[in-house]
Amino acid sequence: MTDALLATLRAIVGEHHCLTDAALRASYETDWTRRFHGDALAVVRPGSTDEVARVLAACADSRVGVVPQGGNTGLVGGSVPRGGEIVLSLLRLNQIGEVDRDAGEVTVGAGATLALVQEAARVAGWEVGVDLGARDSATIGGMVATNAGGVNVVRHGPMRSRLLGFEAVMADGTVLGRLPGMPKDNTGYDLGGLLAGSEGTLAVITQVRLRLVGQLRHRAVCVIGFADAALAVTTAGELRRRLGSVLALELFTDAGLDLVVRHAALAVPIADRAPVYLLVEVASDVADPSDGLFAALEVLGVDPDSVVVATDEAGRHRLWQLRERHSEAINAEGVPHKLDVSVPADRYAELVARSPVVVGAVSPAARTVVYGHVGDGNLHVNILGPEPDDEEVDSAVLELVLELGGSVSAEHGIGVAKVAWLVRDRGQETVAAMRALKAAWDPTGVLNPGVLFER
Ligand code: FAD
Ligand code: 2HG
Ligand code: ZN
Repeated sequence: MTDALLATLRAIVGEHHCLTDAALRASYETDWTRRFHGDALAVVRPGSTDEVARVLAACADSRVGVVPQGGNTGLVGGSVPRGGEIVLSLLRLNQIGEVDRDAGEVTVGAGATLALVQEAARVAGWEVGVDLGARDSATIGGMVATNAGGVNVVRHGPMRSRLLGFEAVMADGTVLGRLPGMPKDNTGYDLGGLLAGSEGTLAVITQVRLRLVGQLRHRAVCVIGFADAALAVTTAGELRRRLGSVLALELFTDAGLDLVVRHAALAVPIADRAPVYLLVEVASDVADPSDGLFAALEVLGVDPDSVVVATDEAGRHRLWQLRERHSEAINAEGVPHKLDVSVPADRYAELVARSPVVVGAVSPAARTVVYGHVGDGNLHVNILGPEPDDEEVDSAVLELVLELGGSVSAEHGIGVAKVAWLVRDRGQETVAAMRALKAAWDPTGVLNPGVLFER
C-alpha cells in the first residue's frame, strides 16, 4: 500500500520532488528549536494547486497523514512529522503576483516568504503590516495557518486581519476559496478567517490575497530601562493611549540582553543597564514622530538618561537586534521549552515576575528568560535545562497563565506542544465545536493528525 502511494505521489509531483532518502528528508523532519522531530514516509513538494489537490486525494484514499509545511519556523511542533506521515512542503508555491497599487492588495503563493512579499509591497509603495524575526524563512501560508502575530500587532493586528481572499485544498482534494476577495464580503461564513489559526488541520492553503497597509516613512525607535516590569507595562499602556504613532511595544530583560550580547556579538548601545527594557517604535507617514514620543516620555516622568533613541535606519536596526535576536541566542544555549502565552494587561507584570519562580519550584536548575510583545499582553517564556520531553516546567507556567486568566497560546499556536491544554483553556463545549468543524472538513482525519486536538 505504501509503495503504491509513493508511486502515485512520484507520478504527480515528479521523482525529484518526492524525497524518501533519509538525508534529504532530514531538514524537513526537525523543527527550528530541535525539540520536535519525527520520521516522514516522504517529503512531497508539489508545484501547483492541482498537484496539491491530487496529493491530498491520494493520501486521503490511503489514510496516510499529511503534515503541511512552509518555512518550518513554527515553534510548537506542528510543522514536522510525528511518525510515518507525508510532509507536504509548499515552498514551490512561491509566486508573488503584481501589487495592485491603487487597492493596496497582492495575491501570493502560500510558499512565498514574508521577506520577499515585504520587498514586493515596498517597491509598490505599500507595506505588509506584519513583521517577525523569522521573515526570511516563514511563508505566507504558514503565517496564515498560525495566524502569526509579530511585532506590529499593536498597530495592524495579526495575519488574519490582512487576509482578503484565499485558495485552499481540502483533505479530499476539493479546491475552495475566493480570489481576489474584497474588503467587504458578507456572503456567509468567513472561511478564510477560520483557516487563519487552523494550523494545517482543516485544509492546505495554496494562495492568499493580502490587504496591504500604507508606508510609514518617518520612524523612531527607543529602548528605555526600568527598575521592574510593572513600570515598563504602565509606560507601554500610557504610550499606546497617548500616541497614535505606536508601531511596536516590546519587553526584554537584562538576563536576555546578556545572552544576546554573548551569542550575537553585538555592542550594547545602552550606557546604564537596567533589570527590564521597553523597546518602543513609533512611525508616521506625515512627520517625524519622535517629538511626540519625547514629549510623552517627559510627561510620564521617564528619566532621559534611561532612554536610548535612534531615528536613522542603521541605529533603529541596532536597537531592534537587541530584542529580535533573543530566540537564536537561546537556541545557541540549548534546546528550549517555549511557552508563548498572553494575559490581560493588568496581570502582565505579575506573569513576568512569577514565571521564573514557578519554574524554579519544579526545576531549580532551570534558566528562565522572558521577553515579548508587551503591547499585546504576549510574553515568551523560554526555559533552558529540562530535557525536551520533561513537561513539568511547561505545566508550571501554563497553570500560572490560566490562574491569571490568560491564553496558553498567544501567537505560535497549539501545535503538538500544547494539545493537552486546549480543553483547559477553551472549555469542553468550545473544543467540541472545533472538533465538529474538523470532522466536517477532514472526515478521515489525515490533515496534521496530532495537532490541536488530543488523539
Ligand atoms: P511552518 O513552521 O512550516 O508551519 C507552521 C504551521 O502551519 C504548521 O502547523 C503547519 O502544518 C501549518 N502550515 C504551514 N503552511 C501551511 C499551508 N500552506 N497550509 C496549511 N497549513 C500550513 N511567530 C509569531 O507569531 N510572531 C513572531 O514574532 C514570531 N517570531 C519568530 C522568530 C523566530 C526567530 C522564529 C524561528 C519563529 C518565529 N515565529 C513567530 C514563529 C513562526 O515564524 C510563525 O509561526 C510562522 O507563521 C510560521 O511560518 P512557516 O511558514 O515557517 O510555517
Ligand atoms: C518573538 O517574538 C518570536 O521573538 C519568538 O515570537 C519567540 O523565541 C520565542 O520564544
Ligand atoms: Zn513573538
